[in-house]
Amino acid sequence: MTTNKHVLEFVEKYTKHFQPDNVVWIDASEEQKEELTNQAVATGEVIKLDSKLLPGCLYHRTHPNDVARVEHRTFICSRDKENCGPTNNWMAPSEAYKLLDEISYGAMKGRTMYVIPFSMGKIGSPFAKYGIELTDSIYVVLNMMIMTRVSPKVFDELGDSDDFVRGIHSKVELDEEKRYICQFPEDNVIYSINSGYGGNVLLGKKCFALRIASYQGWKEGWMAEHMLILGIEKPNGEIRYVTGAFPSACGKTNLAMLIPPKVYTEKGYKVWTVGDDIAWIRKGKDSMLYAVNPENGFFGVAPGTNMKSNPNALISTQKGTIFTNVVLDAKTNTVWWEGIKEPAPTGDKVFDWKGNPWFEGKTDEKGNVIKGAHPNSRFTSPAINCPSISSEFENPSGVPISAIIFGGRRAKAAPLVYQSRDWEHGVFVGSIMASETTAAAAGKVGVVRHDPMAMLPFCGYHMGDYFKHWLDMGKTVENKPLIFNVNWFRTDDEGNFIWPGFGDNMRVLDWIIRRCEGEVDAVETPIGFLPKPEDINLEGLEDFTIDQLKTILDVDKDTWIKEAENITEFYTKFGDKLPNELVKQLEILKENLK
Ligand code: GTP
Ligand code: SPV
Ligand code: MN
Repeated sequence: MTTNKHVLEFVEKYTKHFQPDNVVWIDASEEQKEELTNQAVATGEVIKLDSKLLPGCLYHRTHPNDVARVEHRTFICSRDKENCGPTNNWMAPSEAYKLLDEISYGAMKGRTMYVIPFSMGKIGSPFAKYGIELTDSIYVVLNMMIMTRVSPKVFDELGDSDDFVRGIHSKVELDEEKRYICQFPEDNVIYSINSGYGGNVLLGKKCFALRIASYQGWKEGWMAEHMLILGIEKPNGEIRYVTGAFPSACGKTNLAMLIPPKVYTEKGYKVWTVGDDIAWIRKGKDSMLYAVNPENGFFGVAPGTNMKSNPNALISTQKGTIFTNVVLDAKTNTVWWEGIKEPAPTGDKVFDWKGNPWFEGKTDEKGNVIKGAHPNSRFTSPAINCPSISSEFENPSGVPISAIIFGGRRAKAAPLVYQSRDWEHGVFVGSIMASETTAAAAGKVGVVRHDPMAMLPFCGYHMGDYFKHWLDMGKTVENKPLIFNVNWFRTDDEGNFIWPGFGDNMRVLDWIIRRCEGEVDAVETPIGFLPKPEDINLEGLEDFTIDQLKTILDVDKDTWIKEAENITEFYTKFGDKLPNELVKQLEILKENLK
């Protein structure tokens, strides 16, 4: 398939190492896809779903010990420990290679090794970066075919070049004690073993497009961010693009595919989806920052997705989709999950994500309700399935960014929306993001932690240098995006979400766009500019009053004084790598709160 000697050497080296029975080069042809699918069906690795109701769709379960990213087993193996920084786990490259090689030696005996040539970004476009993933999992191959651009054309573009990311994956024994996700930024290498779960093994996604790419961007003068990208079309046909960084399972897919409420659609507003998870950002024409989505599909959270909360996502899953860890109705060969707002399937052929017989309301010995779908169960859908996919999705130059939104899951503290005073303050706002942990990563859920720019688990170098890089990128363009912070997750005393969220988040986007266009005033507060309550359009919202809105636009001084103390403590981690601009911004915040 290629004569590139670097590629051939790489494949040969790991063929010797893993000792597979066969090596199969992936060309992503329909015939090959069909053959691999049939093989995986034969071994039970995937189940074909109903060809009329869910054409081309497959069902898969991962090992119960392997259902989310594993941050405590994820390492940045930079040559110098200092470059890994205080927020990542570090292992010396020589030590890491030795360990990984030992654990995975001969792991593919009796298996096939697949060689996947893939591109992040449109093949041949200036943003594109290429990779080759080796894997012993057909599930990974089929997912990569949806999530990235898998094609032998990658080899044509590569020519004789050594400039590709080497992704090495083996399930080995799925032993969680020997699970490692290692990035070697200086070597362009990712080595992932003992997992079969999405973010750990679809190496184009978090490992490459964020951890390795953030490092590349730092060196090359661009940015790789954990961001959705959307376009808001106004009644006059003009489209404004916005990116949004929210931590895992905090609403990127939902916002990216938003359908505006009737009061907006009637006037002619539309929202277009460019990306739902990752944005690569560069300086472009008109001295603006431009973003592309390097992915080709969506790896979205299933629970909670329904025809009301996110119809575009649900429609995207109706063909050519792989469902992982949801409920299977083996009688109808269809799937179900909590919050889909359809009655749960019944009968003796209904199985939960672990493969056990299941019915809604089933409890364990302690009386706890057993969920049918894992909270981090996911769908892998082609981007082209999405009814709201933007015409600019494949634009090789990307889309110009008018605004950047940061956001987290905060029961208290952060108001519904506020705007930073300028770029420097905006970088500060991103750097102080904190959010409750979710099921997207192994570990406790609901614990507030600092997650700067939603990149805590994904930054491939020292976070202090990363902050500096953000500050520098702002200086490269005159027409900088305005920076905002949102929080859809404020709760009342009973723990219910106050803001209706989902489609109604359009009302906040509307204010953001009007701020970009200088059409609306704001109120200055210690933390930044807040909307005047009457400037958030509540028309057509039932059961939500302006008084409720006021409660979530509130900036409580005592809460923020505590917040400032926490930020001070968090910042000490970065030592002298913390840019002075951010130290200054923290002082201003404290001063404002006096
Ligand atoms: P990753 O794919 O892990 O990066 O997640 P994501 O940021 O794309 O999050 P996603 O849009 O999948 O949403 C995650 C969860 O948040 C789902 O359970 C949603 O139902 C819920 N959610 C999303 N938007 C809103 C909102 O506006 N309000 C409320 N209350 N919940 C929301
Ligand atoms: C996330 O956790 O932010 C995801 C899912 O988007 S994963 O691909 O597993 O990282
Ligand atoms: Mn994500």
